[in-house]
Amino acid sequence: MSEPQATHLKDYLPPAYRVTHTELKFDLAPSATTVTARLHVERHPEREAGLPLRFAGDKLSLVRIAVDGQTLEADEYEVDDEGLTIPSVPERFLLDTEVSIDPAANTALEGLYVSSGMFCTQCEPQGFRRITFYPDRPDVMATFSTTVVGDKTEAPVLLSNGNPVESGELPGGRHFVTWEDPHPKPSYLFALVAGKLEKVEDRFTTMSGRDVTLQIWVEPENLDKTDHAMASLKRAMRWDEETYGREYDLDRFMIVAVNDFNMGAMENKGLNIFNSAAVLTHPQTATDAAFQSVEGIVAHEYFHNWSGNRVTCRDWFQLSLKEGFTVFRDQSFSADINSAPVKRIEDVSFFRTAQFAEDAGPTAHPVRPDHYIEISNFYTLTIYEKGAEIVRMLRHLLGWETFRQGSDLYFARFDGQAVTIEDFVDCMAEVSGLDLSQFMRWYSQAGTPEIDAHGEYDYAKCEYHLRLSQRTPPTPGQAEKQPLHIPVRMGLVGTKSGNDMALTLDGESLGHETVLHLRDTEQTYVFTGIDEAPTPSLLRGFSAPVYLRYPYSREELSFLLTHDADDFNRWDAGQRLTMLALDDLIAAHRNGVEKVMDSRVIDAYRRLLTTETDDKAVLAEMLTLPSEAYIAEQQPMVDVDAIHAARVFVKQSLATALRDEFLAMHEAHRSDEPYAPEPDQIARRRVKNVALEYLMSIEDEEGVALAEAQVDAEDNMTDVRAALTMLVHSSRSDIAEPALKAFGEKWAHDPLVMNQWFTIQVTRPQEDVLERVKYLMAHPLFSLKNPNKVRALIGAFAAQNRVNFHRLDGEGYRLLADVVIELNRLNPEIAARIITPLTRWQRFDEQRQALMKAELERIRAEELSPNVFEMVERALA
Ligand code: 0A1
Ligand code: ZN
Repeated sequence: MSEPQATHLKDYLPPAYRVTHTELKFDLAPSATTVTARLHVERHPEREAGLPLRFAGDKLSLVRIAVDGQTLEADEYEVDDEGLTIPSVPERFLLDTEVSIDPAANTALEGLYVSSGMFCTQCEPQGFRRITFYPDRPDVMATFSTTVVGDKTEAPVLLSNGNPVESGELPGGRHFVTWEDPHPKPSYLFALVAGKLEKVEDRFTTMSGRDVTLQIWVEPENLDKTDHAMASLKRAMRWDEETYGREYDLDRFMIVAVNDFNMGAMENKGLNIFNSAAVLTHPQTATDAAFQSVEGIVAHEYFHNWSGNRVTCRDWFQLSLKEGFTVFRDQSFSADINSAPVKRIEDVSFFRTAQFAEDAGPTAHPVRPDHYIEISNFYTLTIYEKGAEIVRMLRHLLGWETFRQGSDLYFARFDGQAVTIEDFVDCMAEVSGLDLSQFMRWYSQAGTPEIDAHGEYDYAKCEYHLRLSQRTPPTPGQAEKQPLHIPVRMGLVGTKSGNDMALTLDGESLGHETVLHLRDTEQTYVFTGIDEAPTPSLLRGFSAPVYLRYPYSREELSFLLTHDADDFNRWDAGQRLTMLALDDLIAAHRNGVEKVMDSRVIDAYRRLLTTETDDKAVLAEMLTLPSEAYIAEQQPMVDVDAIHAARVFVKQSLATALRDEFLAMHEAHRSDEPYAPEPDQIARRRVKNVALEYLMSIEDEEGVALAEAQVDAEDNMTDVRAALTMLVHSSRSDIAEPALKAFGEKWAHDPLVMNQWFTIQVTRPQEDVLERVKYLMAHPLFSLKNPNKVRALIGAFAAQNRVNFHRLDGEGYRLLADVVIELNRLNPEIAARIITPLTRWQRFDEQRQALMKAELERIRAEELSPNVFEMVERALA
């Protein structure tokens, strides 16, 4: 294999030839599907005449090729590993090709493949080239007409994008359906599904009164698991009309659930394909978290119909144009229909754990990268989540009304086009009059900016001086960084009153809260008329994706925890307070000194547990300790054992000191109501299960009895899973093992539940877990070919079981490397994702670094896919 080459943003050129209309015919058979294509091709008006034609193609056997009806001679074209070249073509012509492909052998799950006996496709970003020869790039947009031919018994249902226009019987027990999609689209939005599927149907009337048929297609045994997705879809459709003025544009909208899928779901025009884990729910089989995630993903894919499909990306460097905006939209939707502060807390905790880690590691890249080897490696937290944070900053800088005008302008101006991030930001600049040129650096600069804040109160002058300085650490390939335009939402909390004080800056009165525009490396803000020493509440709602350092004392944090007007910052104050205690305990553990619990943390928790509050969802978040992964992100060098020990110590100390309070909290939040995935109920269950987790951390007898009873909860996977996890992770194997066995037997027929069964076991902190991981990998229900199972077992072990993955004998690393090597052949995309924990070696002690690097070297010695090659090269660079 020759070394894979990088593609660079600066080399962008429009294609020499484009396709305006695409006619496809699929003659489906698992091992030999024939794809016949008639492409209406023309020279791109911006490119010179006479250029050779080059279309992408991967793993296609060409049977026939003709230009304007004339079959080409062997010397008139050339096919290589990556595509088709025709040296000379007319300005405008019809290209006919017939190729044969092998969907059954497609374990990469890109292009057309077979999943549980069903044909399905995944074309983003570059899967369409595994279906036919094509200019497989997002700036080529064509209308599609697709005929699907299949066996009547094996594939009674034949779906593609758009509207069905014709269907009929064919000889030999076959039939066909022809679909037409009137909206020009890039090839990555093409979809086809065929198999033994059944549907649940509903209707939606759009704001202009058009009637849309909504269908969710699933395997027959899953028909009872579609209600929540359907309800979520209808809410999302209404929300997008009301919030963004966006209406659906076809007569039908279809969702299909498939079992083998590399990601969560895909926004193909009119025919969204979902990983079954991202669409199927039932109270008995799915947790509250799963219900909420389905709601968010259904909305995300639906919102892409405008932010992504109607207006798409010019090239893959612009991926965040559609993903950042769409994540921002789905986050806002979920915030609107659930608890807004909790949604923000959840998103930010995840962001500060996982995206910060990415930004600080060897695979750090800008939200708009300037080069890549394998674009599939760039479906990252940086492109998605940091991209969404950038859009959120724009929304804050402009205010909602103006931001909405910018969004309207963007959709109106670029409808039907493939555009760039500049096009989007320019619309925002145009409607607001703001100069966003410095702001654009957020897209080109990688790394997490750090803000250092210092406050000083001048009694004599009644002034508060706030000094903010910013710095972005170097990242691979970017040694020097420029200052960014950072919105810092803030307030000053009066120490006596506990209320936000009136803010006056440079003689201008700003109300009780303001957004500072930090643009320079260092800026000082002088607030006047401040008649008592305030406690600053900074970066409210996480108004920018940065690290904020301010030397808060524990007293100040306890104060903010009760008084900050911003829910998010109240929660954050609690997290910071706990982090200070954890830092001391981590140091104590490392130095072999006795651990002593900070009584201020216990007092803060006591207050939380005994003060009445309406917002149970926020309470549950406040009671939740930072995760080991989050704590690790805050440490200069990660000591996995010390972090684990310190966190367990805090949990047990709180449980011991506040045992009765936790028990009372648990009791107060039990309920006999039938299960519903409603925000109030979800919050109640969260509080109850968080309380039980504390009790179980000390294996309190009453706690154990409660968990044992809860494992049998009817119609409620949230409670069952929480209790089973606590038991399996405890030392009470006498109760855990029978419960685990009963659960496994009860749910052996349901892959999504069995994936949870795998995860519960491999995240056990006990030392013997590695044997369990190996044993489960040999379980008949496990398969490396199914990405969900890989994530549930290997992914969960490596990411969530930190003490055992990082074992000092290197066995955890070896196991992961073995899996990467095998997946490299089967499914390169998944291999390149699952390797991530190994790429973070710089963060650990020397001994672990050496072990992790040795495994990366061992992987590098293999014959690698471009996906894994790129990850390993970056990790070892
Ligand atoms: N556009 C989808 C994500 C997606 C990307 C690649 C896929 O297969 C390789 C599948 C889905 C989304 O944002 O939901
Ligand atoms: Zn998306």
